[in-house]
Parts: sequence; C-alpha cells; structure tokens
Amino acid sequence: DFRLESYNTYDSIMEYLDELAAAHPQLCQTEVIGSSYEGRDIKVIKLHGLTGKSGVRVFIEGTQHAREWISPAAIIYMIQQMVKGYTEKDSWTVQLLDKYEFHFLPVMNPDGYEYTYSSSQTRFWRKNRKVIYNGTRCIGVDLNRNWGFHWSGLGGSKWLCSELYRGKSEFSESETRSTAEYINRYNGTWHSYFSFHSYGQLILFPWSHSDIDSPDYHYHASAAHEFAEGLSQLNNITYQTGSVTDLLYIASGSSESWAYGSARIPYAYTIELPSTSFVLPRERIAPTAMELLDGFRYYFKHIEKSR
Ligand code: 0X9
Ligand code: ZN
Repeated sequence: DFRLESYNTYDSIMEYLDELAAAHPQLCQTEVIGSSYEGRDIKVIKLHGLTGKSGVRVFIEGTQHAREWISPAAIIYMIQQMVKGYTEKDSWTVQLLDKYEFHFLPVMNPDGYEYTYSSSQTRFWRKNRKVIYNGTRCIGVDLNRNWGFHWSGLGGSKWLCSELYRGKSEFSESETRSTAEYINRYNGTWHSYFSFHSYGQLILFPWSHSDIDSPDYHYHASAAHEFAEGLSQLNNITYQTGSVTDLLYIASGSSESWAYGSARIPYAYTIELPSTSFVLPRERIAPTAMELLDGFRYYFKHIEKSR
C-alpha cells in the first residue's frame, strides 16, 4: 500500500526501503541502527555509486518531529529519484553518487510518527512517546532538544509537559543516541548533515544555542544561498537562509548544532520545508522533492568550487 506521492505509514515506509535495497543491492543497503522506545526499528538507507570508494559522506535525517509529514515523504521521494537517476545513467546523479555516499534516516521518531496516524486527535503530536514515569499524563521528549551539545541551554525545557521537553539528560533517548552513535562510527568522514523539518521554507545553520556567529558562518551562509537558488529554479519557491537564531529562535540541544559543534561535520543544516502549516497536500510531495534535488545540485556544485 506504499505510494510515493502520498503520505505513508511507518511500516510501509520501512518495507519500501527494504524492497528498494533488495532491487538494487549494489547501489543501496538498509541497516537497522537502533530501536525506538516502543521497540520499532530505526533504519538507515545508504546510497552510493558502483565505484564504491567515494569515502565522503552526507547524512540526511527526517521526522524528529512526528507531525512534520512532508519530512519523510520528501526524503523518500528523493531517494527514489536518486536510485532511478543512477540506474538510468542520468549524468548528474551518477557524478554525485560516485563522489558522495548518502546516508538517509527518513524516520528518526517512529513511535511519534505512528501515533500521528492513530487518530485525528493525535495528528499534531511532536515528541517521541517515552513514558517518563508511570502515572504522568505528560509523555514524550522533544528529540530536537535532546542532543548533547549545549543540551541544557536556552530554548529547551526541563518540564516534562512541555512540547520542548529536553529529556532527563543529553542523549537520554534511544532515538537520538542511536543516531549519534551511527554518526560517530564514521567520525571525520562526513561532509554535510541535513535535518528535515517543517514548516516555513528556511535553510538554517549553526548556532542554534546562541546568537553569536559560528566560526564558519560565511561558508555556511554562502552554501545555503546556493541551495536556495537551486530550490527556486523549478517553481520560483523562496527559502530564506540564515543562522537558526537569525531567523527563528534559540533551540539548544538540536541535531544540526551537535553535528557541527560536537561531531565536527563541516556543513550542517536544518531545513524547514514548505508551507504555512504542518499539513501539506500530497500533490506537493513530488514538487517539494524535485525542488530539493535542484537545491542539492546547486549546493554540491558550489561546494566543489570552494573546496
Ligand atoms: O524547533 C525546532 O526544533 C525546529 N522547528 S520546528 O518547527 N520544525 O520544530 C527548528 C530548529 C531550528 N534548528 C535548530 N535549532 N537546530
Ligand atoms: Zn521540526
């Protein structure tokens, strides 16, 4: 029952990824990198060219926030397009995958995502589904406040009823911990990190815990600018670029600042996908993903020039 141009359940997404990997074993592989609080698989799919020796890695994760359905949908659509492009020998895709190894984690928060499918009252759930202690009505940790970089700073909450609850300690959640361990396994080989969210059409870069500029602010800004230029090609859509604190609000304990500040990945971004709410008609999935691929085309071209 999986449909690329529709929103899909967690189970059908996982099944689709495994089928894709089974159909193209040289090109992509899936790996279960951990399990969620309720015991669901956290799955990564890796894509690379057949030369298989690029060694330069890109990590793309989605669905830290359960209700942001366009995040996994756009990621999966991109994966499918990249596999198709490579097998059909599209020259840009071949070049890209021969040069970079892409690791996609489309659903980092499977429990929360499942919960948003369970009833119309739970469609707008954000956090994971951790029961902090028995008997409380307040459930869940905001995964994007749980990362181990300035974890207890501003922008997260110590109140477990808050939508921004940061958890008991940094990496208290198996979802963030498994992901960080996976990243650390390839320490020093990542080139870029992308965290997909919605909504607002923003390309955000560090810092998120403070309004000071990061040492690489200008590199991040100019690559983001190119990304936005690429994104606008197809349908004239505009994405704003800036540091997290330029454009949004302080958010300590987020993945992109951990990726840059702790894992020392040179380029790390949070992308807020379209529109003006968490609900986006399914007709927008394909265009959103195609725009992103143009964004990546410009982004990587720019990176090549400036390296
Ligand atoms: O608050 C968040 O975690 C993100 N916005 S969302 O509406 N998708 O929840 C923004 C995070 C900004 N990026 C970082 N602070 N890293
Ligand atoms: Zn989000």
